[in-house]
Amino acid sequence: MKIGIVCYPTYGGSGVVATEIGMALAHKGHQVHFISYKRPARLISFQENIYHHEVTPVDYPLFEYTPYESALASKIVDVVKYSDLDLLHVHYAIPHAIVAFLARSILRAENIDIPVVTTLHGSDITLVGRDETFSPVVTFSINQSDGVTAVSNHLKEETLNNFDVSNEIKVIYNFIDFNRFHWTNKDHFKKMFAPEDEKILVHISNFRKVKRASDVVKVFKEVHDKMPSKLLMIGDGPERPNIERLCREIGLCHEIRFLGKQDAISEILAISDVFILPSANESFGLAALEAMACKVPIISTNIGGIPEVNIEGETGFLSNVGDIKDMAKNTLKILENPELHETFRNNAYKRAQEFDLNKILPQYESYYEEIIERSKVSI
Ligand code: GMT
Repeated sequence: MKIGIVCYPTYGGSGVVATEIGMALAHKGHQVHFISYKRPARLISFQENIYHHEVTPVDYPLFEYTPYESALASKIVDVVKYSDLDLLHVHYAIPHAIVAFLARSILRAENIDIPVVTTLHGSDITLVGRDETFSPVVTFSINQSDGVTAVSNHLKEETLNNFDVSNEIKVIYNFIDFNRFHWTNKDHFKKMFAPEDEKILVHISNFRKVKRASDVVKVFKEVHDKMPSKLLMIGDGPERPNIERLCREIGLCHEIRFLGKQDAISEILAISDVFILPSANESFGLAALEAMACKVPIISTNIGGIPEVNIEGETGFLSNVGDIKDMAKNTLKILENPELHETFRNNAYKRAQEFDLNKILPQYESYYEEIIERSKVSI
C-alpha cells in the first residue's frame, strides 16, 4: 500500500506512534509518505520506502496567524495526487482530521478518492478537543473520517461520552518495537548517575501540566528520605522551570538530573529501577510501555487508559492522582525488596510483550485494507 501519514513531528506521543507505524510499515515494504511541518523526531536515519513532505506555510503581512491548515491541505492534495496514495492516516484530531476532510473534498472534486483514517491519541479528546473552540470541528471531522481508531478502550469511551459521534471507533493499542526497546546491561553507564549503586527513579514526558511532573519530584523526596536514590528527568516542556525551582526549594538538586530531550531512551530505561507516571490524564501511557519493555516497573496514577497497560500489584502499582504518599509507599515496597523487584521487572516485560509491534501493526494493516475496500464500494 501507499500510505500518507500526517502527524506532529515533535516529541509528543502521537507523533512518536505515527512515526513508529510509518517506519514499521515501510520495513514491511509499504510506501510511506510523512506529511508534517518538520522531519518527525524519531525519523532519525534514512530508510527505504520512506518519504517526507515538509509543509511550509507562507508568511504574508495580512496574516496575524499563518494559515497552517490551508498549507497542510494543499500539501496533502499534492502528495495524494502525485504519489498516488491509497490511504491517508492522520494522527491527533486537531487540526489533522478536519484538514484531511478538506483535502479529501478538494480531491473528490477532481474525481480522486482518498480514504481517511483518523487516530485519536489523548488530549485531542480529553483536554483541548473538548473546548468549545474546537469541539464542533472535532465531532464533525471524526464523523466524516472513513475510519477512526483510539489508542485505548478508555479513550474510545471518552470520545463517545463527550462528542456526538456516530462513526464506529476501533481500539488499536499503542505498541512497542522490541528491536529498539529492551533491557541491556549498562552497568558502566549506571555508575555515571549512581556511583554508590543508588536506586534510579525515572520520569519521561513533555512536562506539560497534565503530566504532573512536580509530583515525581515530591514522590522522589519521600523515597530519598528513606533510601539512597537518584532521579532522572527526561524530556522538556513548559513546566520544567517550575519543577527545577521545586528541586531547589527541597534542596535535592544534586540528586536529580534533568537530561532534556533524549534519543537514547532505551539505554536510560535500562539503568532505571522504577518509572514514575503521575499524570492527571493519560489515554494510554506509551512512555510507561517503553519502560516496561526495558523491564522497569511502573508507579502510576489509575487514570484514563493506564490501567489497561500497568497491572496493579503485577507490573507496578496505581494510585489516585496526586496521592504522593501512596506512590512513594509503593515505590519503596518495590525497591526495598529485591525479590519482588525482580518479579515486577519480569511481569512488566511479559505484559509489554502483549503490545509487541508484530501483534499490533497487522491490526492497522488489516484496518487499512478494510477501509480501502469499504470506500471502493461506496464510490
Ligand atoms: O501527552 C503526550 O505525551 C502527548 C500526547 C499526544 O497526543 O501527542 O500523547 C497521547 O498519545 C500517546 C500515544 O497514543 C498516548 O500514549 C498518551 O497517553 C497520550 N497522552 C495523553 O493522553 C495525555
